[in-house]
Amino acid sequence: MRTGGKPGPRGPPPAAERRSRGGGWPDGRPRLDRSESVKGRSRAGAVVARQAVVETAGEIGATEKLELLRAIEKKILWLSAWTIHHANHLRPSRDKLKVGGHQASCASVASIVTALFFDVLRPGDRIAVKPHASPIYHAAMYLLGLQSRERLERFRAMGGAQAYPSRTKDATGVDFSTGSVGLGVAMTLFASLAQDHVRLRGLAPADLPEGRMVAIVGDAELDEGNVFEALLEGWKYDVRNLWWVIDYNRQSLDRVVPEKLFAKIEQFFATVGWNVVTVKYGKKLQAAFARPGGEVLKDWIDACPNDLYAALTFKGGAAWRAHLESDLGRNPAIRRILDEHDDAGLAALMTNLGGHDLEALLEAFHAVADDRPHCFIAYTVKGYGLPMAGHKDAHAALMTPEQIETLRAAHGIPPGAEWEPFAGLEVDQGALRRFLEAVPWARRTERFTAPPVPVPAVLPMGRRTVQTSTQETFGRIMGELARSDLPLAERIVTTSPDVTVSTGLSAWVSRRHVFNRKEHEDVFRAEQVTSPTLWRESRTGQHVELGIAENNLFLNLAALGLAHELFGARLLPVGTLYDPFIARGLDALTYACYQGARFVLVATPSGVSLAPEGGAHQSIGTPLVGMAQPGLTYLEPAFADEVEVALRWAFAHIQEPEGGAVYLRLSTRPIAQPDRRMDAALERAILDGGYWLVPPSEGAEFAIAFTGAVAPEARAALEAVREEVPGAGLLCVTSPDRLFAGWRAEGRASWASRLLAPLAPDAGLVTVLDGHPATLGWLGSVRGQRIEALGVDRFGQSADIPDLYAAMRIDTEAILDACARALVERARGRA
Ligand SMILES: Cc1ncc(C[n+]2csc(CCOP(=O)(O)OP(=O)(O)O)c2C)c(N)n1
Ligand SMILES: [Mg+2]
Repeated sequence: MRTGGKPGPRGPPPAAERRSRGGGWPDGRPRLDRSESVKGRSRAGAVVARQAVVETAGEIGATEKLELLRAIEKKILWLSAWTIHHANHLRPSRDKLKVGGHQASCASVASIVTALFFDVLRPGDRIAVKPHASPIYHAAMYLLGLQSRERLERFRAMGGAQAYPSRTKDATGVDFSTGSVGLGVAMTLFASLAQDHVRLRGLAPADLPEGRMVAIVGDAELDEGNVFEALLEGWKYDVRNLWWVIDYNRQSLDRVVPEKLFAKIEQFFATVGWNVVTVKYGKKLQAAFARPGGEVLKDWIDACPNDLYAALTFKGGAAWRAHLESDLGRNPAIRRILDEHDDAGLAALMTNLGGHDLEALLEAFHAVADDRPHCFIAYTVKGYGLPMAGHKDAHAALMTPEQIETLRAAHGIPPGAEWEPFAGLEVDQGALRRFLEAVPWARRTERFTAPPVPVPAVLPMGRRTVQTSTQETFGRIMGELARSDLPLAERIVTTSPDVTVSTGLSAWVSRRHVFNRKEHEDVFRAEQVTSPTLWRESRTGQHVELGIAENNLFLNLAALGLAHELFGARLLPVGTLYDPFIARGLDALTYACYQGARFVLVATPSGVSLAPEGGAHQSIGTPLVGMAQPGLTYLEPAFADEVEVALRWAFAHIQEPEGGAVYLRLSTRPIAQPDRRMDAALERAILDGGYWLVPPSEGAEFAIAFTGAVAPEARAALEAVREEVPGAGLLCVTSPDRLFAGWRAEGRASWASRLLAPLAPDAGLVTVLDGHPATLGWLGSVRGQRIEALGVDRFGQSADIPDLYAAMRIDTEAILDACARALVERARGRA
């Protein structure tokens, strides 16, 4: 049996227990030795005295810290620009593609990254960084000794630092991957809920500090609806310990965004209970406003449209002067400001926004005294400190070699020292080095491992019936687990977007209760209103109920499914939804798998078999999604005992170091159950992807292969066929995904090839499922046998199963027609 599922996102297995990244410098660490030269300034006097303060007091003074942080801010800005420049201009190109990278988006957050990573974050905190800030994030890691120069040199190349921070592909301790905008932001909210869950249930390691889940957010990310879906859910759960720092540069990819929009967004945050902190102006502008008559300048900037502000920023000091002169030139206060500043000074003053002022940012961050969710709106300039600053096309703009040369000189970096971490910094290297080595967040436990929870030899299944559906069986197993005292049951957390009852979780929820920070009895039960589902909410509840938002389901599964690494507590998340609505949250599902999250997804009902529910609820392509999604193994059991085997395997597989998430596609259609006992061989075959329900005779000229709920039609067709072709076989494909992956990996030696071996080399095969025919169509290639692939490739409608199966050509008659065609073709081939 293949033990692995399908290749997940992860490469080698995770390293040792409690891999702490703090303190040690990995290979290729930045050279931070004292002998390195400091350009441009003597280190005598003040610096020496400052060092003494640091060493004797053990704590660094505020002014000194600010100076070191400013040096770091300058350095990571340079390194991000240089990393991108190097990748685009200095690394040989083999394919002539532009490598890319976002110098302007990085520059926008230089101060925010500096403040958070080097001062504010604490060991329990976790952070998602907006995707296109990847180079500056990597630069920060490099200064902290957590990223190598080699990987920076290979930015966006094989084995190098990733284009967008990746939890699985970067070796630098990314907490949450980002890339598809909006998802990383919302992920922090669900991570915060997951943290609450493990803490309130007493599952977190005692010494683990409670952390804040932080996101550095691009302002255009808030156009993504999933962010607001998450905000609403967070409000319902009274989410805590959550910080979103919005890089409010008022520019997206294409354009400068209208100012009216953000007023609404601000209101929305406040409406859902967030503390909104606006960091609009830096200290220089604040001082200018405080001067007599300074409020005129403030009013002018406040009223300046975003696009004009951006254009003037790009044009520089002379343009600011011309506009201010024409609008306010006769005002004596403004006159004084204009006269006191040269063009460069005026430009610096006019763009002194809060998001580029470390003091203003640190003040805002350190002022937070409670665990309420906080949204910081940090005003910034896209490309700040770089030549494209403010230009509406800054997003993908790359500095020219001449521009980078000018920047290098301005930063005091000698030619050849571009990667040197301290080159050009006017601070004492020893002090900076000690400061970096003491950065609290870098000394955290980056990834925890939690021991796997034992999976019993067989899951309790309760009463068996001759006729049942796979969904009903799933619900019954979950109900029996809820009743048990198995350690496995303790770690299961279910979650569903308002389809808990209709996907079979009633019995589970009635016994294990709904998770909520606030205890709440089931009022209907208290009022003696009968219902099969007891809906009691409690801090130890094991079901997380969500509103109807499939994005939230998948992000919640992503967070719960990483709890062992993020919070040191092993959870076994089981999410349920209707199969067609996988499509609604598909990007978030991909996102969860890309991060290596571990969960069981139970999608039910599926296909046209939910018949009267109609075409809007009938899934067609989801089996192909299941097969095509890395990090997710798709199984579609037909019978009850297969559900038990698949679910039991899933609970083990999501805990294996090389495992992944599992998707069970289930049905509400009750069908007759085979009378059999499960044994090891059958179990192995089910998990490898299929078994002969009716074995073919040696050299048989024909077989039918089916998946899932169409078992009765396939069986009836086979019985009819066997009257003429007595040796024909019936193959039950329990996992097209595992069977296919095995064939791809092992070819002739694969389980698929061995299954089909008894058939004649030119045998005819008919495949059928309630899903897209391509799911099984590949079976004909395994041994070069003829194939007729049946399945659903059109939208359905409300009807009963006989009518729908007939319309979709997956009923017994259609299977028999296909059998006849296959046999005729075979005869023709022989003639
Ligand atoms: C879902 C999704 N759609 C589109 C993109 C392409 N994209 C990348 S960044 C970006 C604009 C981001 O603007 P903003 O969030 O304001 O970031 P800034 O660069 O201004 O910091 C777009 C459209 C994407 N990464 N993800
Ligand atoms: Mg922006």
